Amino acid sequence: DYGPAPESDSEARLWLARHADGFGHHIGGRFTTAAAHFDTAEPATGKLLARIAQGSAADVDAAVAAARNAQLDWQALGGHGRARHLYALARMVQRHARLFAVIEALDNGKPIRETRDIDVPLVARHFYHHAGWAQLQEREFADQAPLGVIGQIVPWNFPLLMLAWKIAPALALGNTVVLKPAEFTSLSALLFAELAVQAGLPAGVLNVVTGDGATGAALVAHQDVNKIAFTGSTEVGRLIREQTAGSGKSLTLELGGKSPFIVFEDADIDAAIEGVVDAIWFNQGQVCCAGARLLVQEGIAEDFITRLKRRMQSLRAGQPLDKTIDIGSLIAPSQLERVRTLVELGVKEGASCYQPAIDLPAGGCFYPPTLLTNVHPSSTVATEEIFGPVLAAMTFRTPDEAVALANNTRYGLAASVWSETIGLALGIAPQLKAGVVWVNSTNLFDAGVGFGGYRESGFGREGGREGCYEYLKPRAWAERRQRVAA
Ligand code: TXE
Repeated sequence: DYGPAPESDSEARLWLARHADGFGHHIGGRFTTAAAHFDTAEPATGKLLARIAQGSAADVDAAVAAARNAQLDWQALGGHGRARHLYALARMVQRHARLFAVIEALDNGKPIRETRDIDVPLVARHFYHHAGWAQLQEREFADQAPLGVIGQIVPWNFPLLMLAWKIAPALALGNTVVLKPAEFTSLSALLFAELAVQAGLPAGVLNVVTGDGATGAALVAHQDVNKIAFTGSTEVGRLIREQTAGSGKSLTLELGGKSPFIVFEDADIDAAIEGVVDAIWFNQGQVCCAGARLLVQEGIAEDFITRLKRRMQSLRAGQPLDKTIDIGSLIAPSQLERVRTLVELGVKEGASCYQPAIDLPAGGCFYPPTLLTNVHPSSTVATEEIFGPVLAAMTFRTPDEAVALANNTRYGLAASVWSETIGLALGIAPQLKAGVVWVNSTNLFDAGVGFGGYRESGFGREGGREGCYEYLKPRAWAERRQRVAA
């Protein structure tokens, strides 16, 4: 089924051809006819992929109205009724797994191996998990009610997975949604919305309005939205927090990171090297929780770096549909430029730069896996989120120094600790200011475990019971009862 030849894109191309005149927004269960479009390209080739609707304030308004119109009926369905729909969405994703995987790889530039084996299965898992919460809602959240209409804004690095993280809990607990995908990667959300209707999701429960930051801003500003859930840059997150202050809207933000990857002398070195590969070269490093700072204990640093460089030489870059590649394309020329500029700055600031001599396809936004050593902890490449395949390596002597270095960041999304002494690893973990700490592992996600940040990485959790509370509010009668009791 998944042989050595490139993955077939014929089904994806047929779907794109059906929308060759340009996609509409998906509002009230159907595609609208859009007034304005912009082009979206395959980042790996630069070729035109589709024409995407540019959402106006009027489009946002229509989508919010559709979501509002559908909300009470959706809530009245009850947990069990909604669970049936979430199970249906999970099965729909599995049934069309290949189509989703190919569309996502073409639109984002990431390897099909990742969309096929990671993104799409995690999406299905997220819907199954939240179907379970829906089923238990009346018992587990008896004193809570849905918030209403939720505006959700997602980035381009995991377009479909972020859609699932956002909409699964919102819908499960009785809210309806207006989703704004990132302008670079609207396709999987549009495909999802189209197939969701075929899977029986009532019209208006999920609405997708495409467009750029201005479309997102219109959603944030809309008076009839009860909550904004945002994943993206810290800059835009800050802006949205300012704009929603005093508006009565709930807000959760999942923002950037500069996560540490800490390797102690007694670590299983081979496993830690594979861990680094996953931490910083998965999705070309365009991962909010990427292990972008390698902290190695001094005694093993030289050996570790030598072995890491050797491993880097065997990474393969290529076209996203090639099933044998490790490294795909960055999302866009602007991101390629940003990564290039930051690496050059790192070298100017005194770092040594290693890039293996591997072949990169021409014409796309390809950037080689990169290792920076001799990095000063206060330099730009050690503190700024690069959001690319660039690892900044530093050394430490003692566990205390490792903790201090790890926490020397404005962010606090994730951390990874490698040691064969379990007492050491478990002693370090709680001292790290991060929303998730992985021990002898990295990039492990589970729909049942809340994911989110500290400090400038944002607030709120996605997944598990704590993620459910982000889409609920205490019911009025519960508040009255508490007042009487007081
Ligand atoms: O993010 P933006 P960009 C970081 C990463 C990256 C940088 C820039 O460092 O290099 O951000 O990426 C919408 N009101 N991350 O510019 O702009 C936008 O249309 C409302 C980390 O792509 O934050 C898109 O849908 N919405 C990150 C979404 O916000 C607005 C993932 C994210 O885009 C808006 C992505 C506005 N004023 C980037 N302006 C992570 N934490 O995973 C833009 N948007």
